Amino acid sequence: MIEIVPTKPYLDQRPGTSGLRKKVQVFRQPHYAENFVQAIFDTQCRGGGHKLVLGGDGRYLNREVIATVIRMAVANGITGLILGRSGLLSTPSASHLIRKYGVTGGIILSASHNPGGPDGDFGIKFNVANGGPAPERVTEAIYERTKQIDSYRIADLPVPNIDRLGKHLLNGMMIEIVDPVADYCTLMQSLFEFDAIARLFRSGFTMRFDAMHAVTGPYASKILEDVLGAPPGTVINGTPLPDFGGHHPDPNLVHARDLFDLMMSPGAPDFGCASDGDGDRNLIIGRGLYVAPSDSLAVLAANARLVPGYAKGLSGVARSMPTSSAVDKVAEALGIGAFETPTGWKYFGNLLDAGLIDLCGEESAGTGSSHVREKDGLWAVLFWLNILAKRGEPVARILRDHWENYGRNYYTRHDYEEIETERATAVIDRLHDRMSELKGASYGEDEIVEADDFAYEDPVDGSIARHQGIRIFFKGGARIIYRLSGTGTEGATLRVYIESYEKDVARQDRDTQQMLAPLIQISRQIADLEALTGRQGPSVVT
Ligand code: VG1
Ligand code: CO
Repeated sequence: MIEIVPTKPYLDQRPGTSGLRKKVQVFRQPHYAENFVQAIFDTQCRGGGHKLVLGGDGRYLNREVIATVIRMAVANGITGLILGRSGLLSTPSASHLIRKYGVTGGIILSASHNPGGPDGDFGIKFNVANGGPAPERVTEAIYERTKQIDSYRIADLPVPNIDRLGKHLLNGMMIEIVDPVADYCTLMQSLFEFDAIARLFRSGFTMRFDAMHAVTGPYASKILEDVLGAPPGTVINGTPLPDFGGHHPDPNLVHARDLFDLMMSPGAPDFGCASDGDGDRNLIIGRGLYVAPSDSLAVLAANARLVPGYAKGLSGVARSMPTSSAVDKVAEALGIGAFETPTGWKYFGNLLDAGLIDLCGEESAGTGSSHVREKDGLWAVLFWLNILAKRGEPVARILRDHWENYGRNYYTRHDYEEIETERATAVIDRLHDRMSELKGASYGEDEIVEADDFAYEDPVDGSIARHQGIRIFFKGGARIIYRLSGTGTEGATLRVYIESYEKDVARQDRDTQQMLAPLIQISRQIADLEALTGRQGPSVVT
């Protein structure tokens, strides 16, 4: 019944910013997924008695790999598996289930905001017992194992019907198929004032939630429409599809353009939001005004006391390094700690576990808190709704008030996608070489005061992450950051993050790209972007 299948290592199974992410065709190679899953079992589930959470974002290959993992789990002596019905679990709800049931960890099948379908991407991610993404020492151990693997174990068993709730005992492993939404909904009810939000909807407040045919659809429909009473049709594109309807499930101004256009139109609803492939990102747009993710984090921090789950006050906040420093200003005003971590959610885990922070976020539309150990798209939307219900003001008023109090951090990210790897590394190398000459250099009115290669020492376990991005600091608080993406599946993606600070209220309502134009120019000049990338400009601007 248990087969031991001989295999050969693949040498490209090192997890990136968020798990192992590759083209579907790569995952289609013989034993490719099996090797990686066996490496997880070999390194993370040694000894007996391990239970795991399993689920994915529903993309192409999800069902096949779910079945494979179930059969491999049986063969590897896993004693319990908690599986989302139909193989679906949003990333934050998987994180919650791991914590709630106190299991060893979870296997999440997702390539998040990357496109799906037969020509799209697939991914496998391992989360540890605190519910969070595996830290670097764990992903490195899994990777090392994939380089040595020569066989994997799989049970020759029929897999139970995963579309029905229930428990099945499979050769000593109890598999429980759970409603993916139920526990998550209860958690949200424990954090937010649902009565106040329901009253808001009853008063005629209108909203549009674009689930982008990704995993959040069932969560948003249940919580917003069924429980909170938002009118049917509030959630659009609510059915998860294996190819996300042919779209890129990335809730940004490019891929959620229809929502943005709606929100800027005369008939816009009060509130517009969207989430990504695996439900951990959020896009927030008020009627006529877009809320940059970095600003959203700052607004949540500043208003946290209005929300029951955070009413006792925040212990501290954290943001990834390229995220604008808007939240730092709130932390300063509140007199609480502010931490700056490398890109990727795994770096927040220790800070959350140690109680040093309870709110954190990234410029890439990820916001989260101590309620789970992942970023959480729908949670962020509910947090905003709770604030809107308590303040009784529109999003635009709240954001402009925020800028008036704390100043505005103009912020943009320019991505050069799918460029040749050599060209991308040449940009970073060039900046490295020029680092000392850049310090003190002036470009028009802008003077560089500092430049470095960001390294992070974890304040809890002392681990060090180096080469996390080149930072260029200007007089007056402006910054330019360059780093290479760790989630792409083709060539390399160079990300350039540009930020400036504006205290003067009269200058806070300008167009972001216009305000940042001089710095954007400098960012191209000092890194020789045109010559080195071979591109005249970025492929995506958010
Ligand atoms: C990107 C974002 C990062 C985010 C990561 C995973 O990584 O920049 O902030 O944590 O995606 O998000 P990179 O290395 O491509 O810049 V998700 O929603 O894909 O789990
Ligand atoms: Co995601």
